[in-house]
Formats: sequence, structure tokens, C-alpha cells
Amino acid sequence: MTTSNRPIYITTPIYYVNDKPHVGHAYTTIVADFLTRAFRLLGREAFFLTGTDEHGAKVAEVARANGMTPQEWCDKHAQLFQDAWKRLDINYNYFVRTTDDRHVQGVRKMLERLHAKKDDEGRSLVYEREYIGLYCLGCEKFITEKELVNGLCPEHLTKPQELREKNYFFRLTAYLDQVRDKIEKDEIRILPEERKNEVLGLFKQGLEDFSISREKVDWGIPLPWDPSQNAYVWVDALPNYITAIGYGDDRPNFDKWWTEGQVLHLMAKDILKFHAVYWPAILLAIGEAPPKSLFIHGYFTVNGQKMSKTLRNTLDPHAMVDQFGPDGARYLLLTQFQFGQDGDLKADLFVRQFNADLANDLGNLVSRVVTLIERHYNGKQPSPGEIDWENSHATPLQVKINGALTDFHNALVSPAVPPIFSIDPNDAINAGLTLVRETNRYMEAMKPWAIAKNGASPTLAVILSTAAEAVRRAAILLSPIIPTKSREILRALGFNNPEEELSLDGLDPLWPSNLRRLCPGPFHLDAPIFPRLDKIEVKATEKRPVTETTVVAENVVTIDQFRQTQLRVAEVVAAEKVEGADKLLKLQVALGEERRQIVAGIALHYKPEDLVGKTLVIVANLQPSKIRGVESQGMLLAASNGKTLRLLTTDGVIESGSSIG
Ligand code: ME8
Repeated sequence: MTTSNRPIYITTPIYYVNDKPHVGHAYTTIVADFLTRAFRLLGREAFFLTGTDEHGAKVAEVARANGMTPQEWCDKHAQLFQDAWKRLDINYNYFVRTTDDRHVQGVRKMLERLHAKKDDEGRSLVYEREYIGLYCLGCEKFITEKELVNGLCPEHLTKPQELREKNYFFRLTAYLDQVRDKIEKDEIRILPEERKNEVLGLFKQGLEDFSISREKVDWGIPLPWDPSQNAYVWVDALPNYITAIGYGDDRPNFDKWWTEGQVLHLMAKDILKFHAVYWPAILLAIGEAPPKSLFIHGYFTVNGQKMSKTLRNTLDPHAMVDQFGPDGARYLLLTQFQFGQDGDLKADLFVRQFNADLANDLGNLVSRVVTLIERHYNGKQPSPGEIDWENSHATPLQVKINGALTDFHNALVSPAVPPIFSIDPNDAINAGLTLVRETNRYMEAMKPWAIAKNGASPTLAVILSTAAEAVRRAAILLSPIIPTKSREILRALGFNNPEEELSLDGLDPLWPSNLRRLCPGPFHLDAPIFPRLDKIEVKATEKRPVTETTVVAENVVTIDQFRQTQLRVAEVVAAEKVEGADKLLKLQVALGEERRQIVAGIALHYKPEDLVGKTLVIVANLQPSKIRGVESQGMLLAASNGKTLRLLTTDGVIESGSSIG
């Protein structure tokens, strides 16, 4: 089997059940779901595992504090994770729980093997040692004196307990050379590259044998050879990746996904050391293959702050689904920053981005194409007989329609880094969205709605057929990120069973010379795919000092004079009519952190509620003035032909306050 057709095994970390799912967990799980769907589109067999990490002192404690048994607590919280994933349209193959009997038996088997093994020098791989240390219950780990801040755990601000107990240790040091060597040679591929370097740095600093059991932790898996001790978190949690696919009880399935498959562990940097060093060493010790690849995605903050309980509530995955739907929530979470880089989730930009990318770019395109074909071709995509390809201007778009497939493919399977893939969900999503934007540009340039005024024609046929094919392909390419909406789009093109269409095989690179794949029709849309959201948080405005002045205009300006005019992007956060003035609207706008009030003579052309959420272009350094007694701290730019007036805005999302020039 070559690497390019090996089955792919994608995992998320198993999440602790002492908290409810938050957007950090949602991010990794959506990425895993995205990749599973994307690889399946590419024709690869893929298995997606997620689950919950349920043992440990912390869980037992929080359960007791809530008047529950640990098992009751775990059942309730595992269900919360499953509910959240269901709402986000996450389609995992298996949900592993560390309290499942199957997992417990698998861990016991693994520990027995570990216990029985000796290293090359004949030393037992598991040995007993008395351990004295400061243990933080919150972290579920020992912390050193050096890490303490004022005697407290820096993470939880609680006093660690001094623990003195007998533990069993795993002789990690016997495997360090092998593991480092495999990482250096990319046999265990750690992506992105800087994370690989970080791990190699850990080897230089020195790594020690680690404890695999605890004497005083009552909620865990007893060691098979000494039931007075329970398995310590990592030797319980990490093997979930193998017990879930049959390490203890289904060798053929285990071999298919683990031994012969392409294993990809996804996580953030918080648990890198355990996955990149401990886990491969344990696997080598029990005679199994180490994982083939680890992708460490970014660790993010929310609105500039580390996620806290309060922030988690405001950015609860359920709340995101309530507001944006499952597809919107998935899209927004995954597109905030480049995969692999740390970033900040700017929740106050979500509505704007949803409107710009999904409601406007994608939703409007689908509506336009479907409506025009429905109206002028009775809902049937124009057939080759009606099409005049030669005399159309469609070729550049057609080239891009075919190219989008290659871009999608390249984002997921880079030939540059065999034998493992270098994945980039953002680039893959962009392939679909670029196609959408290019098609919108084409539609704007060709104006099929104007041509259609004279009825159906070969030119109209080529424009609409090209656009319909672009929509079909975009729906397929975007299906890993917006699975439900992609199916809705395909249904709007007449595919009664959209599932059958979700394959890249249908994206014939010879299109349009090969027109086998006309959409069946009838083209029809009951409701917009992504209805526009107009709700945006209205923030308090600050009053600024005002002086009355006049501005002198000149007909000719030099470039230096022009540069004196500061043009900036402003977001409208509130708008209302000016009492007693029919033509005036009073807007509150945001320029980054700054707030301003602008009075503009646009009331005959815009309703106040249409403006909220728009990003406009304003003159930011105009002397403030009073218009009808109302202060105005800038000027909006608008195009006007005397009858119609249109405000200038930006081509896509950009933060308010950005300068223009
Ligand atoms: O560590 N940004 O579970 P956990 C990005 N049970 N991703 C984030 C994030 C953030 N701010 N916060 C959390 C555990 N995550 C162990 C794992 S695996 C054998 C055992 C995601 O509930 C990210 O994937 O603390 C991170 O690695 C994981 O949640 C930690 O989840």
C-alpha cells in the first residue's frame, strides 16, 4: 500500500470532563471533522475518533462537590460533549470514554505488556520508586518549587499538596534516543516545523522517567499487578487512541488503522510533550508503531484574553450555533486564523464576516444563479446545444473553476512532504471561497440579469451554465466545512441525493469541453442559503469636543495635498434619523477602539437599520462641525448620479479603523 492510499486515522485529544465543552475543544473537533470529510472527498478511507478523559482526582472531587458519584458526573459530561458535537454537525466514527470497559481492558493489557518488558540492558521498564513532590489537583500533576508563584500553582492559584508515596515509573530514558531519532527523520512527523524544533529542544534540556501510577487517587484504573495503585492520567488517557480501534480486542481493525494507516493526532501545544515524547516511547516499549504524525494547531485567546469561564460562556459553542447555525459556527471558528498559528478569536467580527462571506458572497451567488436559471430556462441548466462557448468571456473563469480543485487538493496533500501530508484547512476552504468570489466578479461584469431582459440567448446560456458549474463545484469543495448548506445548495441545483455528488470524481478537469455533468435541475431555492444577520452589538459612544468650521475645496490637488486627507474604514454600530431633518441620518461608527458620530445626508437612500454592521469609507480628519445643531465628526464617502446614492464600502472584511490610501 502506498502512502497516498493508506487509510487515514484522525484523532482529537480526549477532553477532560471537569468542564463543559468550549470553543477550544470545538475548534480541534471541527478541524478533525473537516479533515475527515475532506480526505473522504479525495477518495481516502478515513476514521475519526474523539472522546472524553474521565478519570482522576479532579473529576472525583468535582463530582463529590456536586453531590454526584464520579460515574454519574462523567456520564453527564460525556453527554454534554456528544450533544455539542451533534449540534456542530460533527460526524465522528467513534466516541471513546476512558471509563468504558473496552478502554479499561485495553489499558490493563497495555500495562501488563509494559510491566513484563525489559530494556536492552535487561532492566525492567516499569520500576518502583518513592516520590515526594508538590501536587496540584487542578493540573493533575506534580509541580516544582521553581514553578510556584508565592507558594501557589501559577495556573490555579491554589496551594499544592505535598505528596509522599510509592509510585511506579516508566523508564522513558531507555527510549529517548529512538524517539528523538524518529522525530528528526520525520518518521514521527511533527507539524508545523517550529513545534518539531520545540520538541527537539525538550530532549536537549533533558527528560526523565515518569510516574505511571498514583497510590492515593481513587478514581482510575487499578494496575493489574498492584491494585493498590491506579494508572496515572497519561498512561490511562493516551492509549485511548489504540483501545478505541481494537488494541485489546480486534487486532485486524487495529492494524488497519494504526499499523498500516496514516495516523494523525490533532491537538494544541498544551499537551505536545505527552504526545510527542511519552506516547511514542510507550508504544515502542509495547512493540507497536509510534504515531505517524502530530499536527499542533494554534492556541487561541478570545477577544484578546485567555479563555476564562466567563468568556467561555459568551463564546459557548451552543450559543454560536444558535446565532450562526452549525455551518456558520464551523466556518467562523476555522477561518479566524491560519491553521497552526496562535491567534485571537474576535467574536465581535463574527456577524460581519458571516454576512460578507456566507450571506453575501456565497448565499447571493446561489440565489442569483438559481433564480435566473429558474426564470429564463424553466429551471434547467442550459444544454450544450444552446451554448456558444466560443464567443463567451467565460474562459478565464472556467480555468479557475478547474483550478479550484487543484488548490483544494494541494492544501491537503502536499507532494513536497512525503510520506506524510502537510494539511492546511484554511487554504482548502479558500479554494472554494475564491471560486465563489471569482464567479461573483464574473456575474457583476457580465450582468446576465440585464442580458436576460431580451430573453434566453447563447450568451446568457454560457454565463449561467458557467456560473451553475462554479456553484456546484464550490458546494462540493466547501462541503467539509459547511456540510449541511453544501447539500442544500446541491439540492437547489436539482440533485435529489446530494450525498452521491460529494466526490471529487465528479469535478471533471476537462469541463466545459466535457459536459457530461449538467446539473439535473429543476433549479429552485425555497429560502436564502445563509440569511443575512443584522444583529450587531451596539456599543456606547463617546462625545468629543466640537468646534464649528468650514472646509475649503479646490478643484486640483497635488498628491501631497491628497495625502493630507485621511480616509479610514468605519463600522456603523448604530444609526437613527435626525429629528426634523428628512434627509439626515445620525450614525455612530467605530474606528477600531475609537467611536465617532457622523451626520450624513443619506436618509432618502438608506434606512437606519440597513446601515448597522456595514463597513464604510470615511474622511477621518475633517474638522468636526455641527449640522442642524447635531455634531458630526467626519464624512462618509458616497457615489451619486443625482438620483441614486451608494455608500463606498470595502471589498470584503477588514477591521474598522484600517487606513485607506
Ligand atoms: O488536555 N485554543 O484535555 P483538555 C485551541 N484530557 N485549542 C484549545 C484551547 C485553546 N484556547 N483550549 C483547549 C486534555 N483546546 C487531556 C488530553 S489526550 C490523550 C488527553 C483544545 O480538555 C486543544 O485541542 O484540557 C487542546 O489540546 C485540548 O483542547 C485540551 O483539552
